[in-house]
Amino acid sequence: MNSSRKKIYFASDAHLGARFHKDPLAVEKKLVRWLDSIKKDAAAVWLLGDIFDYWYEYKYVVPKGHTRFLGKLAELSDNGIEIHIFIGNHDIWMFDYLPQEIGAVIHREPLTIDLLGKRFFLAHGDEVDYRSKLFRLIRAVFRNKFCQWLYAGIHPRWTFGFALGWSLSSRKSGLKKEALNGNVKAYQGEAGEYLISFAKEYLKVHPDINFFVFGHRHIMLDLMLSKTSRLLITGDWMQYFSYIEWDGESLSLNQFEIE
Ligand SMILES: [Mn+2]
Repeated sequence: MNSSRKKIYFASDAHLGARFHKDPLAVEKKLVRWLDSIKKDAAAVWLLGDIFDYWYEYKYVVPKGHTRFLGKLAELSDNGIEIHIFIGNHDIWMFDYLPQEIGAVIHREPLTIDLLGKRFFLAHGDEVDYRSKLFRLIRAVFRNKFCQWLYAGIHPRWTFGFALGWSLSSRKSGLKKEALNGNVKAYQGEAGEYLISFAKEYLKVHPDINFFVFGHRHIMLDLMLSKTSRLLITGDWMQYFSYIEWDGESLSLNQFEIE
C-alpha cells in the first residue's frame, strides 16, 4: 500500500441509470468528481450496493451507459486503489465482468473485516432484513443460479425495459416501495429501524465489532451502540451525495459538494 494513501471510503445507492433521477448524467458526473477527489489518499473504495439501479451482464454483453463512472473506477484500480462492490437489491447480477475489466472485488454476503485496526461489519442492508417474507422470497429467486440462467435466455429488449419500469413503479407505489426497496421512509427512530435492531442483536454475540456500516436505507445515520461500537448508514447519491471516510482514527459521515 502506498503510504500517502491510507484512507478507506464507503458510499452506496447511486442507483445509476434509474428513471427517477431528474438528471442522471449530473449524478454520474458528481460521483466521478467524488472519486477524483479521493484518489489522492484512498487505499480502498467500498461501494455498498445499489450503485446501479439495474445491472445484468450476459456472457458477451453488458448494459449500456455508466461509461464515465466505470472509466474512473478503472483509473483508480489501475493506480492501486482497491475497488470493492457489494451487490445490492437492484444490481444483484454482477458476475465476472467488473472483476475482469476493472479488478473490482464483488461481495455477495455481509462481510466482517479488519480495516486499519478496527473491526467492521459491512453489508448493503437488505441481507439482514428479516421482516418481509415477500422480500425474502424475491431475493432468493433473484439470487438463484438456475433462475439467473433462465433469465439470461430472455432477450434484453424485454428484461431491461421491465426491470427499469419496475424499479420506477416500486419507487412510486407505497406498498411495493416498502416490500422491495425497504428504504424510502424517513428515519424511524432507534426502535423502528431494523438495521439498528439487527446490529444490537449481532453485537451481543459479536462484541468485537467496532463499526457496522450499511447502505440501502437512504438515510444518513451515525449512532453509538456501545462504548466501542457505532452504526453508520451511508445515505445515498440521490439526495444526500454522502460518503463515509475512515483514516484509522476517525470515521466520519460527510456530504460531497454541499452548497
Ligand atoms: Mn438497496
